[in-house]
Amino acid sequence: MAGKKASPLVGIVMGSPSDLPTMELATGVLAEFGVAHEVVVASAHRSPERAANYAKTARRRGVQVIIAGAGGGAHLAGVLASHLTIPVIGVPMQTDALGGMDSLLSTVQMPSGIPVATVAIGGAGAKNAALLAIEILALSDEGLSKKLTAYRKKLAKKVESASASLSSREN
Ligand code: RP5
Repeated sequence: MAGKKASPLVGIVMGSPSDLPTMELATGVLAEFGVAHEVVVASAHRSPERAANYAKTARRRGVQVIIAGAGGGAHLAGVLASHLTIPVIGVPMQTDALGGMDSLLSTVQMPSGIPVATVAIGGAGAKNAALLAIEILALSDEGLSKKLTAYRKKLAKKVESASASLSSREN
């Protein structure tokens, strides 16, 4: 018999399937840390009711942090945040038209009272959104906190080995 699926702690929402290649960088990090998550497409403009309904029901499903990726006139993170009081992290998509500045500004410039934690444009932002979500969850999860410490150590080690291999080339 298949085991019961863990309820999602992180909800990943994107405005379009075209955002998936970027948002998969976030799901990859969550999977690496063993954090249960769900992935949904809901557009603030093309399917506003679906987006609102997702936000209104997320907490009931156990979701504690939402990561919302959208591009262009990127209002998804803000719209979700307006229906919720759990942390919402916005990932501005890189765009052909304006390089993602459009997504960044429309995600980050929230009116006071409804916060969206906005990360960098594109892939780096998607990865950091997942890490930020994990940091939030780790405040009450010692195991996750240890994994974050190990992850940081691994990053620092990579820098050290890169530096060591450069200096061995110089000698
Ligand atoms: C936004 O419009 C989506 O988040 C996407 O980044 C952008 C373009 O969507 P498509 O036209 O590729 O579906 O709502």
